[in-house]
Amino acid sequence: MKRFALIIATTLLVAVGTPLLVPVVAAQTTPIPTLTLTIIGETNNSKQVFSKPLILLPEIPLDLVITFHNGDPTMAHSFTIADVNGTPPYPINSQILSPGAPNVTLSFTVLSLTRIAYNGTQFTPQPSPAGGILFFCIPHQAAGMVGRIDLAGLAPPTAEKGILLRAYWIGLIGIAVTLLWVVISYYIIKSSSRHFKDHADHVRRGLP
Ligand SMILES: [Cu+2]
Repeated sequence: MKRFALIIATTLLVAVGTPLLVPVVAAQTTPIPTLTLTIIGETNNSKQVFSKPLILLPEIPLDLVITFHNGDPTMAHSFTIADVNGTPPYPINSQILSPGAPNVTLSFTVLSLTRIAYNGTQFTPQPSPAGGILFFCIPHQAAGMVGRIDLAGLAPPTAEKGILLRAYWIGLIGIAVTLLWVVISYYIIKSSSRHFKDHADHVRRGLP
């Protein structure tokens, strides 16, 4: 009986444990893609704005290469991302560019919407009230010169994938429950039988 229980326990462990190990190994191999874009600080209808106030990422993690250009004839602008405290020194900052100043290119990795890797360190960016990561212009943040970085297609996984995954777990649980019932049935049948109650039943009594 001990060996029988051992075999069942081992089978269950292998069946449940093996699929858990496989995706962990597979997920690490893909390289991080890069998104390159140019953002211009400008004045539109006497309002200071970013040319692209919403950066939608196709996926994360993602390497983001942003070239910031001040296209304003008179105003100074910056492209800035604060950490979660919202106070200087700002971890990602083009500095305030005067009109005609050279472009500044900032390259960082969005690990998640709450984690950015930049210059060999990581920080938690200040969130945007509208969702995602806030970026802003230092002189004109109060005037509404803000933008945000968010994830495109935040819709839940496709129905097909969800059903497949659910079926997978239902299958595994079904196998486990079946095995459990085999064990329970074994004891029920064994206890209801008048045979093999004690060792005397096994003693060979000789030929008739
Ligand atoms: Cu500005």
